[in-house]
Formats: sequence, structure tokens, C-alpha cells
Amino acid sequence: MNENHGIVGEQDVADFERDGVVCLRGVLDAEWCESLRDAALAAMASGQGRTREAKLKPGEGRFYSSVYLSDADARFARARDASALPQIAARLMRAERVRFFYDQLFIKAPGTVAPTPWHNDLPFWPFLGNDLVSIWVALSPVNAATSGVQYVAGSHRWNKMFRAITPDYDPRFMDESMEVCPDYGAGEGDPSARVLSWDMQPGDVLCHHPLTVHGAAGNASATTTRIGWSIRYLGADVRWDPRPHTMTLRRDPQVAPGAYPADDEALPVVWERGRGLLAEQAA
Ligand SMILES: O=C(O)CCC(=O)C(=O)O
Repeated sequence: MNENHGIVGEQDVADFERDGVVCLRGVLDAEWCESLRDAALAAMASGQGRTREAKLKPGEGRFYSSVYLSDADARFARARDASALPQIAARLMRAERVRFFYDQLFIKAPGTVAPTPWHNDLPFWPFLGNDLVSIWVALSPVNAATSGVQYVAGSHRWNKMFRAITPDYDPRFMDESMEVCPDYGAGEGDPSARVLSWDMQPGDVLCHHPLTVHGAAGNASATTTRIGWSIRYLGADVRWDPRPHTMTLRRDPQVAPGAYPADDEALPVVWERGRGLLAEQAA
């Protein structure tokens, strides 16, 4: 990819702006995917880090989630800083500068009954703004049966925040004053809603806006472990907004509430127009 063209075309940007989500194919090659898949399974096996698990009974599978993997494992850090991902974020947000926010793993063992409850992401985060993109990287084959993520097209334009729900239903995140997100997978919500999902191969990615409503069913496969790695990047219009019921960052940006979070330690710049990937400048 160069700065203006490449795997994110104008049509992709237009789809992202219209639907609040776009699927890009073949973003990471087999070598990247193998390395990240190994890192993901090692993270889950280690039990280390900021993990969350759905509370399931024996025989109901396992739904594992963890954040800030790239702080602990160089394989994730390399993908965060030196793959095509930062530039994809830049293109989709039409950004001059991209900062890393955090990364998160979502793994569902074969036969996991737990859904990913329908939600949108901004209620979880101590920020406001539109320029926050999540890039969900498939590290296993994914389809409707193996818990492919589903999205309500255009829901980012509703400008609506739904009550945050973590895989373990942590009450700290649940703001009772906020509306519960309908379960679009079960046909709740606006009957005219268009629900989008894609069959994916490892290395394909889904890019979504912070207000796009999404969720997933359990993993009905008897053999496939479903692995998604979401990496979140920030652009220009983001404002620091440390509200109750939002996640704790590894370090708060040292700026006033309402300000752009220009803190290179808390939210390092990974890509800048005219300079490209900053990891390459440092190498
Ligand atoms: O992988 C999943 O089940 C959920 C993904 C998600 O909610 C996200 O990436 O924001």
C-alpha cells in the first residue's frame, strides 16, 4: 500500500462511512496470521494479563477475552506498529495521524454457547468522537456458525450509546441509565435493520466505527477455535472523557477532560501522513 491507494480503496471508505463497517480481504498474510494465532493461543493458555471469561458451566465451552496483548508479546506489538493495520485506520478515518488505543482478543472454543451480547463500543471507552476505528482481525476461519461478528448497517449514524456489556457481565460497566441494546441476532430491534456478516479467512479484517452496533452468536463448530484480535486506533476528533462505567487504560492521557488526548506515552502515534509507519522510522 502507498499513502493514497492500495488495499483500502475509495469504495471501501465509502462503505465504511455508509454502513459503519467494512470487510477487507487478505490484509495479513499467512506468516502474520500464524504468528498472531500462536501468540493468541499462548496468551489464553498463560492465564496472564487483563483477562475476562464468560461464566459458563462445564460443557458450555469457553469465551476468553483479554486486553493490551501487544504490551506483553512482541508478535502483537509488531502487528500493531509495523503491519498494514495503522495505514488502514488512517485511510478509513481520513486521518493525518493515527494513535494506538488498545488491542483485545476474543477467543471462543469449539462448542461455546456464549454469544457476544449486542452492543456498541463507545460506552465502554473514556473518549468521545467518531475517529476511533476497531480492526477485528480473523485469525481462524469465521462464518455464521463459528461466531462471525454481525453488524447493524448504518447504526453508527443513530448517534446512540447502548449499555456496555462485557463477556462476564461485569456490573461496573453497566450504566443502568442507558438503554439495553436489542438482540438483533434474535430478531429484536427495528425490523428494517440490515444485519451484515461475512465469511472470513485468516488475515481478512472487519473495520468498524465506535457506534456501530454489533454482536455474535456462540461457536457451534465442534472443531474450530474462533479467534478474533481487535485493535483500536484513534484519529483527529477524539476527546478525553473519563466517564464512570468506562474501561481503565494502562495509563490515562495527561490532558484535561474535553481535550484531544495528545499523550505519546499513553496513546503512541503509530502512523503519520508524510512519514508513514513510525516504527519504520525508528528501525
Ligand atoms: O469477537 C467478538 O465476539 C466481539 C468483537 C467486538 O465486540 C469488538 O471487536 O469490538
